[in-house]
Amino acid sequence: MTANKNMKYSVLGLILMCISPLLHAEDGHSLWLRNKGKGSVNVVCSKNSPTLALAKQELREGWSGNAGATVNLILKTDKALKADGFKLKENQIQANTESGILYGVYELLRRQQTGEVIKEETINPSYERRILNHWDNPNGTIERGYAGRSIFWRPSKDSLGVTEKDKTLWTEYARANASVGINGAVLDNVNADQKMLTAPYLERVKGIADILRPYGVKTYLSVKFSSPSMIGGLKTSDPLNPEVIKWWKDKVKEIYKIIPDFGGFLVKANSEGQPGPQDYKRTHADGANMMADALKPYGGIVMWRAFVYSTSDEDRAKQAYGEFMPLDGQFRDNVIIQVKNGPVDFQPREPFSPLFGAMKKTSVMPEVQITQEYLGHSTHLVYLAPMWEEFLKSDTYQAGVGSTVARCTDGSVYSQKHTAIAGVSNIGLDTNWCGHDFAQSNWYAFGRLAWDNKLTSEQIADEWIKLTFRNEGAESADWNNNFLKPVKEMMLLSREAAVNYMMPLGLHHIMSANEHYGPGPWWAPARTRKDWTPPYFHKADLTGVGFDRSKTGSNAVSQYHEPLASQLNDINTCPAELLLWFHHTPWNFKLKTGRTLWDEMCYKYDTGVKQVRQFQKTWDKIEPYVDADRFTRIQNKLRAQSQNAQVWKDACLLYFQQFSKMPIPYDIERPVNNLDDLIKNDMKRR
Ligand code: GCV
Repeated sequence: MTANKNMKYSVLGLILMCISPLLHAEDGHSLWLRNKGKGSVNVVCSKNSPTLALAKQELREGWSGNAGATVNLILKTDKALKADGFKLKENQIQANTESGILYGVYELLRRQQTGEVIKEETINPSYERRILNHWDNPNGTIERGYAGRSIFWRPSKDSLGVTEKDKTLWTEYARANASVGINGAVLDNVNADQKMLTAPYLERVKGIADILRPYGVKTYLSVKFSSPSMIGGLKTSDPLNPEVIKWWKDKVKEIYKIIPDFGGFLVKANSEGQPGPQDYKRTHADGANMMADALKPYGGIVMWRAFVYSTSDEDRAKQAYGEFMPLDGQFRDNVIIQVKNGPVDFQPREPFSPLFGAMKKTSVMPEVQITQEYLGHSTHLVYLAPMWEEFLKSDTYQAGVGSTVARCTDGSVYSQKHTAIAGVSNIGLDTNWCGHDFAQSNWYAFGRLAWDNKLTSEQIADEWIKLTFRNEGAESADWNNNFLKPVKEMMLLSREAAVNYMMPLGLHHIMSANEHYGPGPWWAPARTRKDWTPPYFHKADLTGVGFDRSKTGSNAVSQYHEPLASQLNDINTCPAELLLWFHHTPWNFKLKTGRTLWDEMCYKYDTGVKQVRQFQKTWDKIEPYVDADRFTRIQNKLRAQSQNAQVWKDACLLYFQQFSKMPIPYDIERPVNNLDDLIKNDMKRR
């Protein structure tokens, strides 16, 4: 039942309210693919194959155009089309490849269902490879997973055999991916287990690959660099050792024998305790190239991660650039350096990593995080597309004005043999796949942005809401005004709201340790590495707060290209949203809003809390338009998010107030929690 009994409904709303119990319960499992077609269609295609059969089936089941229309599916070589691209017309889809036909079908159906125009268009994907990274462990747990256990792996006591249930789930998974253009999946955690390369596990990988293949989704594996010595019986895993080289060649051959379209390897090396080439005094290039050579004959690639930071005193945000820039130009053309969007670690807001655009002679791919490790897990409603849009549109200036991250990675600015983008998956065994019904929008948005990195987060939200919530027969003006509009507004505001109540003004990494959920700006045990503790990042003291990365500080600004470097370096021109990322700022520093830093911080936290309270009102008001199951699930999550936002605000303001020694502006709601209690509760959880 609604929380607000006094709310006023429009007449239409009231009618809908009466019929809302008739809206059938939805468990969220069908994702954005819940719509059935409304008419018959005649599909003409001169060829047949498993992929084309799926394309035809999707058209027949989802067709919402003119009843009885004929649609031609034409496979024909056309130089204007990339591998997965297609030419779209109302009654025709033409492509070079079968997967292109399938993507064309999904595009056509989506446009029919959302009411978008279908005109003659040539549509190519921005990136050649659009890949989900699953941080799934072979025992079925998921690192940073908040939606149940792995859809691919089970506890070790269970058999690795593929069941009918597995096949059904993987088919649904593959279909969802294909429908938004995702064409690759790394099946296991980057903190890789050597077991994954043993025969029984590879057999299961084959089982998965066989199901994903018709949907155009390739399988990839994260591999442990020390596999030759851990499972191969060798004394070393030195990448220049001939036996090691042979071991990888043989292993790759074994994989391709059973999975002929295998995509390649993802490697986390010499990072957070993982083994790597530096253990043998070799470089990242030595390690990546050795694997790339083994994969080359089969068309496989190596995605080598740049998420590295050592125990040195160097600013953690500078280290990846420091390690990888000297290697620019030394990598094989089937190696892609996979770089997280920001220089630290998927924080609610970071500047883009300075490696984007800077590595001019090496292929570079972005890695974003769909799972909400630092953004409220599967409890908070945070639509991430605005964050990714901000990132992709950031101008690196590396090849002149307009060399955005998107253009520097999709082949527009630099010629790259391969282009790719990765998203760390938020998918698990939960019925609704992602834990939070709105977290499905992030899976959807990743796919759509990987397909077209120029899309706006607003357009993606619009599509997703229509596909996920609109029911047949919904009167459009009423539904648009009373559901689509407010829900879209809520989604578009949600990322900034999370920044406001968690880490505004460039604050970062001030969350509670390990689980990365609640606030923990105080956490700094003596024996923990400093660059894992919040005080290392916020550096609050009596003079101010923030990390000095200006020229007089760590000089991280120098890793950016001009004019950005100078803009960030100057406290007066650095954008307010990144101020404390780049500057240790006095508490009484005046911002462009006319407020002191301290007051601005208070208002930001308070605004964040108010925004979530507003989301609750928005959601309660749309009750007549959504089935009771989804309504209640989301209502409950929003309640928890509101409570959490209040805790974030109270914890951070009361903690930082110990340094600012200034009052919380009196027109702001007072804290309702005590700092000591919050700290005690936080410590109890460890
Ligand atoms: C998979 C952060 C996360 C780790 C993750 C790591 C990475 O440190 O907290 O869970 O490990 O990033 O991206 O490799």
